[in-house]
Amino acid sequence: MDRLTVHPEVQDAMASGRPIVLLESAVTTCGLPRSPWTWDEDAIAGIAPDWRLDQPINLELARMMSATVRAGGAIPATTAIMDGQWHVGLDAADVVALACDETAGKASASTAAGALLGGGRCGTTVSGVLTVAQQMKRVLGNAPEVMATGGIGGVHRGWTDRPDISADLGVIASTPVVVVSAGVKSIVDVPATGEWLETLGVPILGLETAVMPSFIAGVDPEAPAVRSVPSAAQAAALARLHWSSVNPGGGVMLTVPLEGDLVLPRDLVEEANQAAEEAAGDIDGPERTPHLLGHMAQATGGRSLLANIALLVRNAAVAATLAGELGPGSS
Ligand code: PSU
Ligand code: MN
Repeated sequence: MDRLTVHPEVQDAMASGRPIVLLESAVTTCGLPRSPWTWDEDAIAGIAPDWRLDQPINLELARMMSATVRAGGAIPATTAIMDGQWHVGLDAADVVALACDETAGKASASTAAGALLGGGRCGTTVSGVLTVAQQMKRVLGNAPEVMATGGIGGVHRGWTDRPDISADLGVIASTPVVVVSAGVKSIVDVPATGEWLETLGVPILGLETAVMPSFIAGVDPEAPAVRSVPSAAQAAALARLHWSSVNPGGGVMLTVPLEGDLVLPRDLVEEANQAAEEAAGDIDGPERTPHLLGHMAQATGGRSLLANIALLVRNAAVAATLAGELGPGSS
């Protein structure tokens, strides 16, 4: 059984060759608070004018990403696991149900089969989304070629003792999709992640930057060099070349730096993160990430959340432009 449900709107877009952007949903189920925005109202309105202050942050963000993809001329295809099926493209009611389901976890390539068997709702990480793209290719013969996220998972600090390396990296290397991100999620080892991606043969492009961005924080002085591209059109040309002449089955990263006042100083992120880790103590499992994020938001007066939301929306916009530039898939 293929366990694949593709939304009719996404099916139509695929049939007619319209641009599509795959969106992850682990950020909705596990990456952002399920409570409304309580910080500076002008600040959130500055990056998302339509933001509804009475709605949970994770739900508003999911809606904003989809709306941003549409505004950029592409069809959003949010992926998730629900009722034992991979879903590609969600109705508004599904998005609400997913965002408000406190039991919803996140599925990666390693945990997706368990989530499919479990029967509940589950968000998909980057590796989860790319796994659906692979399944679409097998079942339908075609799949979207662009996805957007905030930051990918990476190589965690302390990797010499225990190689804690996100499933995202290996699956990016083996799936022909351009992953649009602001680099690697806080707080991982950015240089080590760059090395690992190089080992895996993944080209890393930077939109108007030659250094890998560091998610919500200012550039890491040890961050790896990336290939700077001046536009999404150039990124599309490079991805096409990678697929036609280098590796038809491999992924490409397009990193997009967060800009302006929204970027947090590195030492502030570092301090807030350490304090959050200490405060989290023994809290383990699905409780830990929300706890860390909540603590970080408190310690930064909401700035960590604001930066995270801003980069998620920006990446969705860039991904939509990129999907338009790439044009219909080659298969
Ligand atoms: N970007 C965000 N917040 C998130 C994520 C990305 O701004 O929560 C998710 C993505 O789905 C990514 C995952 O694949 O975090 C990586 O999680 P981990 O470090 O557990 O591998
Ligand atoms: Mn891990």
